[in-house]
Amino acid sequence: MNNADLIVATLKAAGIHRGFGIPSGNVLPLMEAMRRGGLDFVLTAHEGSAGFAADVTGRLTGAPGLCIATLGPGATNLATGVGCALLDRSPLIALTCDLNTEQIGRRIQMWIDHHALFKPITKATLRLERGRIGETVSQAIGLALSEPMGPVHLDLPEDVALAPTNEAVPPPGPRARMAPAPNGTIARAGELIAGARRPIAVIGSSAMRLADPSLLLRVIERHGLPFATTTMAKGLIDEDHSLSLGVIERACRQHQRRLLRSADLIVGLGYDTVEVEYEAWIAEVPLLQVDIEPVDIASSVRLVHQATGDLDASLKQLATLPASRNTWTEAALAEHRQQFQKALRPPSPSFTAHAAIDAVRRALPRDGVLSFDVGAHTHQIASQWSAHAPKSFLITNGWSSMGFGLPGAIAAKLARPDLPVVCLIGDGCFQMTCGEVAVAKRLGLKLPIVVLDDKWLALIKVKQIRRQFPLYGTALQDEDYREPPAHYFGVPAVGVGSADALEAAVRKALATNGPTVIEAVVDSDHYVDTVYD
Ligand SMILES: Cc1ncc(C[n+]2csc(CCOP(=O)(O)OP(=O)(O)O)c2C)c(N)n1
Ligand SMILES: [Mg+2]
Repeated sequence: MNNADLIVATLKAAGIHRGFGIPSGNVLPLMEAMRRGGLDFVLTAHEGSAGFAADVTGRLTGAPGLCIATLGPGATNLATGVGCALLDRSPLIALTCDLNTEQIGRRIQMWIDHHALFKPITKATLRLERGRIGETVSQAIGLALSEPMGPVHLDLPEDVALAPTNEAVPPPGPRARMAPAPNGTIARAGELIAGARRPIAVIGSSAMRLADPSLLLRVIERHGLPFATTTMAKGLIDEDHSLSLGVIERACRQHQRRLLRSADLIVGLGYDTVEVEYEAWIAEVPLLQVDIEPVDIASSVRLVHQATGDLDASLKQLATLPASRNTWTEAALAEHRQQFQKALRPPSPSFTAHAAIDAVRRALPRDGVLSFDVGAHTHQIASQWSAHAPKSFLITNGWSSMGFGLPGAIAAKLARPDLPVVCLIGDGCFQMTCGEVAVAKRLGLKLPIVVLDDKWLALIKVKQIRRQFPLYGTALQDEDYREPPAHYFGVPAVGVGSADALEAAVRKALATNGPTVIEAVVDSDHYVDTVYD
C-alpha cells in the first residue's frame, strides 16, 4: 500500500464514494489508487464544476464531497467551487496534487503556494506528510463535518502519494456534536414566542444540516408559527403547508417585507445571515435568533434574545414547550400567499420566464430535485417555485456563483439516481458551464437541462436599468433567434417557445436515457418589475 491508497481507504471509510476533478501527471498516482480502491473518479469539464459538484454531494450524502485538481491553474479553477462550500457551509475535501516535496517553493512551471490560495476559502489547509497521512485525512474529514460545516484543503506532493506506508487505515472518527444552547435560553425563547401576538419564523440555511429536519415542522405546528424561508432553506417544510409564507428577499420581496414588518417578533430558526442580512428587511421588528452561531447584525437591528447551540437540540426543546397561540388566521395567510404568487406572474402575451418556470414545476414530480443557477432567474424561481421536501431545491446563495446549476444537477443525479432531477439555468450560466453537458452524456444521466434563453445577463441588465446606466456589456446574443443545433456533444437539443412545449419537452426528457438540452426562448422583460420591485 502507498500513501495514495491509504488516503483513498480513509476517505472511503468516511462514506466518500466519488471525487470530481481533472487530472494531470501529478494526479495520476491518486487516480490509480482510486481506481484500485473503488472510489470513482468523475472527470468534469472544469475544476470549478468539480468543486460545485463536490459541494452538492456533501449536502446530499452527509459525507464530505471530494474534488481533485492539479497544481497552479487546476487549483485556482477549483477555488471557485471550494469557496461555495465555505459560504454555503457544505462539508468538502479539496485535494490538490502537487510537485515532489523537494521541488515545492521553487520557480517551477505551474507551481504556486496552494496553502496561501486556499487559506481564505477553507476551514483549514493541510499538508499531507509521510507517516501522518491517516491522522491528517481524518482531521480534515472531522473538521469539514463540524459545524459550521465547510471545506478543508489537502495538498499531496507526488512523492508522498507514491511512498509506501504501513500506517493503518484510521477508523472513522466520532461525529462532533455542538454543545446545546445554554440552560434557560430556550425557555426564554419559548416565553417570547408565547408572548407574541404576530410572530413569524424565518427558517435559514443552518437548518439544512439538521440531523432531523422534521423538528422544524414540530416547532412550527406546536406554536402555530407562520413561517417564511431563505432561498436555500426552501423545502425543509413542505411549502404547501397552511402556515407557509414562501421565500424572503427574492422576486416581489416588497410583498414579503410588508408582511414581515407587520410582525411583532421575528424568530430566526437556523437563520444564517450569509444569505441575507437581517437589516435588509427586518426594520424595527424585534428579533429572536435560534442558531448555531451568535447572530451577526447591524446596530439598527433590535435583537431581544438569542439561543446559540446545537440546532437539533434547540428545536427539540422548543417543540416540547407548552403550545403557544397567536392572532394569525389561516385565511389571512392564504390571502397573502395568493397575492404574492399573483404578483410574481404579470400577464403577458409572450412566453415569459415565469411561465417557463411554472411549466418546469408541472413537469417535475413533487419529489423531484431542482438544481438551478445564479441570475435574475434565481430570484424568480426562488419566489415562485413550490418546494416540498428537504434537499430538493439546490442553489448557492451564500457564495452565489454562476456555474453552480449544471454540475450541481449532475452531482444530485449521481447521489440520488432514484429521484428525477432537472437542471434549470440562465443562458449566461449555460455559456459558462456548457462543457459539463458532455459530462452528463458520458455518465449517461437522465437529466433535462433547461436553458432560459432570454439573450441577456438579465440580472445585471435589470440593475443597469434601475441605476439608470445605459445597457452595455450585458447582452449575450445580438442576432435573431435561431433553433439550437440538433445536439451539443451528442446530447440532443430542442428549442421551445411556449409553456406547453416546454412542459412536454421536460416530461419527455425525464423519460429519456441520457441528458437533453432544452432551450426555452423566453421574454424576461417582467424581471424589471418582479425581480427588483
Ligand atoms: C462567477 C460569477 N460571475 C459574475 C456574477 C454576477 N452575476 C450574477 S447574475 C449574472 C447574470 C447571469 O446571467 P444568466 O445566466 O443569463 O441569468 P439571467 O440573469 O439572465 O436570469 C451575473 C453576471 C456571479 N454571480 N458569479
Ligand atoms: Mg439570461
